[in-house]
Formats: sequence, C-alpha cells, structure tokens
Amino acid sequence: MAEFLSTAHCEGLKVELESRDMAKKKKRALITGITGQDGSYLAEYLLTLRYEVWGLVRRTSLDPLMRLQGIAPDPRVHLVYGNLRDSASIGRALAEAQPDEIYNLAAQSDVGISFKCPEETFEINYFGLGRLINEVQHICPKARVYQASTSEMFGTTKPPQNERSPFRPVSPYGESKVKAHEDFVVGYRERHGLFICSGILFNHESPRRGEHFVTRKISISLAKIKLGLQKSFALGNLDAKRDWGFAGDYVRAMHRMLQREKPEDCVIATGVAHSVREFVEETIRAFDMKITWKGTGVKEVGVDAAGNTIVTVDKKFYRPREVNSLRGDPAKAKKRLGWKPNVTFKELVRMMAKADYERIQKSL
Ligand code: NAP
Ligand code: F7E
Repeated sequence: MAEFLSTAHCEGLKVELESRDMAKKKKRALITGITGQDGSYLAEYLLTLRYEVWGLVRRTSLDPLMRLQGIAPDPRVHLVYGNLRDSASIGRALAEAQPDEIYNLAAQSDVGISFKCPEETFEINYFGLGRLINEVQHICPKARVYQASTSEMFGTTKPPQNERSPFRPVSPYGESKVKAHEDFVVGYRERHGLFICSGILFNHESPRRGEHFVTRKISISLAKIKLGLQKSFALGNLDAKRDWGFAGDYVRAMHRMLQREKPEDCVIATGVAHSVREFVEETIRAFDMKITWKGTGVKEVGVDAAGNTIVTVDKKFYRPREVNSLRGDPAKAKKRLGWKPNVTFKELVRMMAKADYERIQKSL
C-alpha cells in the first residue's frame, strides 16, 4: 500500500507513528540531590507522571536514603553512585540513565555554613554545575536541564523580587548560585543552544526540611517543649523575613519549566513574606500555646503562659551578612506555567508542627 501514498502522506504517517511511540515511551529523568528535601518530593511527583526516575547519590557515612523510603524499592527508581565533584561519575550516570530531563538539585544548600566553607560551596554549587553541563554536552546534548537557583541570589535587592530584579548576593552560597546561573545557565543557553533554565525558588519547607534550617528547628524545638522534653531553644535574627512555601508545590513548577517550548528562567514564590518571629508565633498557635516577647536585641526572650522562657536569642546564629527581606513576585510563573501554590503559610506551619510532634511522640 506504501506505493499509493504520496511522500507527504508518508512523512505525516511517520511523524504520527513516531509521536505515538514517544507517547508510549516513558520519559527518563535524572535528579542530582535526590536524597534531599526537594529531590524526594520531585522523584515522587515524577513517578505519578509515569517517569522513569534516576537519582545521583553520593556516599555518606549515614544512610543517605532516609527521605526515599517510600520510593526506593520502586522498580522505576534507579540510584547511581556519583558526586558533583567528580566528572567521571557524572558522565557514567548520564550514560547509564540517558535522561530526557535533568534536574540539578544537588548543592551545599546551607547559607550559614557557606560563610564557613566557601570553597566547598563553590566547588559543588558552581563547578559542580559546570562539570554536569560539560558531560551533558558530550553525552546527551538534547536533554533538558533544570538548575536549582535561589532567592538568595537577590541578596540586598528590595522586595518584591522578580525575574528582572538585580542579583546582589551577600553570602558565598548566593554568590556561587549567581555565578552558576550566569556562566552555565544563561551562558550555555545563549552560546551553545542548550535547553537549560533556572527556577529561582524562594524558601520552601516541609516535614522533610533539613533540621538546621530555621523553620524545621522551630517546629522540632517547640514540639519537644510541648512534650516536656526540652525547656527552651535559641535563635538568631528574629526579624529576617522570608517568603515560605511548601516544597511539594514547588517541584510541580520545576517540572513545568522543562515542558515549555523554550527554556526560560522563572521566579517561584508565594508572594507573601513573614518574619522568623511570626513563624515562631504561628507554630506556637499550632501547639495551642502562648508566647510573649520581652526585651530587645540579644536580650530578647519569648516567655510562655506560665512565665517560662522558651525562646532566647544567641549571637552565634547571626550571619556575618544577612539577607533581611525576601518576597517573590510569582506573576510570570502563574502566566507562563499556570502554576500557583496550594498550601498556605498557616497550613505549612501546621503540617510541620504536627509531623514533628507525632514523630517525636512515637519515638518516646
Ligand atoms: P538539601 O535538602 O540540602 O539537599 C541537597 C542535596 O544535594 C542532597 O541530596 C545532598 O546529598 C546533595 N549533594 C550535596 N553535595 C553533593 C555532591 N557533592 N554531589 C552530589 N550530591 C550532593 O536541599 P533542598 O532544600 O532539597 O534544595 C534543593 C536545591 O534547591 C539545592 O540546590 C538548593 O540550593 C536549592 N534551593 C533550595 C531552596 C529551599 O528553600 N529548599 C530554595 C531555593 C533553592 P546528601 O543527602 O548526600 O547530603
Ligand atoms: O534561614 C534566620 C536566618 O537557614 C532563614 C536554603 O534552603 O532558603 C534557605 O536559606 C532565616 C535567615 O534559610 C536562625 O538568619 C534566625 O534570615 O532557614 P534558613 P535561608 O538562609 O533563607 C534559600 C532560598 C536557599 O536557597 C537555601 O538553600 O532565618 N535565622 N535564627 C536562623 N536560621 C537558621 N538556620 N538558624 C537559626 O537559628
């Protein structure tokens, strides 16, 4: 029958068959940082979209798969050993996974620690992306790459911050991410035509958040105080403001950014900011407790209904340079990606407080 079809018909049929094959073929995603907060939510989300998920996992002295207990036994999840500090291991992971999409979430992500370990921060956050991009160009140049950029890049720029706001980072972490964005995201997109884009994400939290980040520290400490296991805890700057969303909402935006026709950077945020003090107060309400603030500066304390000091301020948690106020403008994400957050600040705080309370109570 083929001889009765015109060339145009044949081409049309071929394209249709190819696209049917593509639709049947499972997409493959490689996630660096799969063991982290975002990596675990993203892996779960991509599995719901029927992806085959590959994760780059580095060797650690403790079990690196703590957050992946729900999905690690899934046959659609493949974990490969590797490290962003080691080009050969990245190359092997790419050759094995042959990904359609790459999500670069691996990082030294602690801003406070970045002042103490700037070299390691740059080594992973900046050179790590460089190594990855170099290997992508050789092994899978058609793969689409998502880079985990951050609101910390805006630094001292006044809120609200959006895609056109200037980057004025103040921490080695912020600087490493700005440089990675400029050299490898914008640079390789413009000079080499790579499909690569940055999600400039504002703070996002969850019960899986690392325990040293302020939100998780607050929810764990107040859960312990509520359970009578701890008397008080210390914080640093209570007046810093952040735009806090839920990590589970933010990974949907990462995926959507790679489904666009052209790669474009996008701010992902809720558009609402709260201070660290307000995060404490909302968690206090979640635990049905009361707090009154007394004093100022390092002498400030939070006192409960019985007059016990439950929160103090300790200079050691101050940073050499602070980003005082971050609030994102998510208008572009809404328009271009059709993305909006589902979980409110109050719901997020309650989700974290409940999870920590139940986990600690269960462990007693
Ligand atoms: P996270 O929980 O700290 O996870 C970081 C991940 O990077 C972990 O899986 C860690 O592995 C991995 N990693 C660190 N060094 C590595 C190396 N040398 N080679 C390979 N993997 C390495 O961070 P997150 O909160 O999920 O954030 C994900 C990404 O988004 C990061 O790039 C972060 O900078 C960025 N970001 C986060 C936020 C936020 O609010 N969460 C906002 C904006 C941007 P181990 O488990 O072995 O430590
Ligand atoms: O600090 C203040 C602190 O460490 C938030 C990372 O995911 O989000 C995160 O970075 C604020 C800061 O997050 C304590 O000074 C007060 O102003 O929870 P954090 P971060 O620095 O905003 C960005 C977007 C990322 O990209 C990063 O990877 O809270 N603060 N007292 C404290 N912070 C901590 N950690 N501990 C305190 O005791």
